[in-house]
Amino acid sequence: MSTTNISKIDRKKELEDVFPLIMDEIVSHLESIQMPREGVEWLIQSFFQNALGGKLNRGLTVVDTYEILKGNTLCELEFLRAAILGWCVELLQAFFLVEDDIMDGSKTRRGQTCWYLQPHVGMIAINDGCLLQAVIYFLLKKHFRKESYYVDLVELFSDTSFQTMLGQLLDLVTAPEDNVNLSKFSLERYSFIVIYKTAFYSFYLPVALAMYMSNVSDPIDLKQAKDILIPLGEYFQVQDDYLDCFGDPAVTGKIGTDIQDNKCSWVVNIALQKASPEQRQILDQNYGRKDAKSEKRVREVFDALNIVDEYHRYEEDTIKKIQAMIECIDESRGLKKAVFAAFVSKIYKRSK
Ligand code: DMA
Ligand code: MG
Ligand code: MG
Ligand code: MG
Repeated sequence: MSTTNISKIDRKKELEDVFPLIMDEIVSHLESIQMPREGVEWLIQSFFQNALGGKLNRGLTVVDTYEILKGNTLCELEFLRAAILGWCVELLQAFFLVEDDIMDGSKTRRGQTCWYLQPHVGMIAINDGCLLQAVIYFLLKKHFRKESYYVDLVELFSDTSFQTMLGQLLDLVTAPEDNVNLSKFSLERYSFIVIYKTAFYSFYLPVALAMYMSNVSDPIDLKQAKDILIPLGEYFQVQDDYLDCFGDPAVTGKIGTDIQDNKCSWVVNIALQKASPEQRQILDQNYGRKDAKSEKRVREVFDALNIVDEYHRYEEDTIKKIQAMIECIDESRGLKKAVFAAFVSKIYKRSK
């Protein structure tokens, strides 16, 4: 194992070690308001299942970006503060995933049964998701209230949540369960959906948080970061769509649902571009149907159209374009190429 890998693992472990501290703060608060023990135990269980077990890419990006922008190794306190913001992003992600799995009718997440499908949970999961989000603002207030950039952080979380929910809205209304109409799909529609549902919260948010913290947050710098992070986020969701269809659930930790859910995914959009009239008819008749046989017929068309090769080509082209954009960054303003290079290295050719 290379040295970089060891330090990456350490960083993840260090970030994970902050989680119990955050839980202690939440529990102390609940005790201070005399929340009955049953409620406290429920919240602890929900938070441990829903906020842990992921790759922590978003949380780690806050810490990594903060360190790169500061230009030196973080002291313990600096690390802790960046880690708390990192966990805020992870909590936002946990919130979206709990709700997303209900709406997508998914079965597994991070290798476990989805929270809403656990027999004792059911639709209480809707409120559990909201609680994951509520704690973000509790933590921001507790730790950042006195900072000059406090309002920026709060605004960033609330704006980003709004954007994500708009993306989820369009994702869902483009994929009605009872009315499959593939003519509604297009790469333009796709682009809007994924920029809103994924790119803002997964890519712009963690970097922008670290930028505010390190005071490299002039609107010009934020825009420069956004101009790279949004295409990078789009690429990440293309990977997610590819893995939904062609990934290994044992590795991704989730069983794909996009074909049966009638999703406007990258995979089906590319298939629609390449399909012959006969193949198009098979897709029209089988996509978005809730049965394994129809899904199999759709997959046969995807295979015949070599979508996997198409994906590898897309991946190479896109990464080249993004790298060219990174090269153009003017570092004299405070933003650093390494911020983006670090992010690219976390996701390039990912299988989970
Ligand atoms: C991801 O959409 C977007 C959000 C806001 C969770 P998705 O349904 O493709 O995600 P996943 O594949 O993880 O269910
Ligand atoms: Mg989903
Ligand atoms: Mg979804
Ligand atoms: Mg997906």
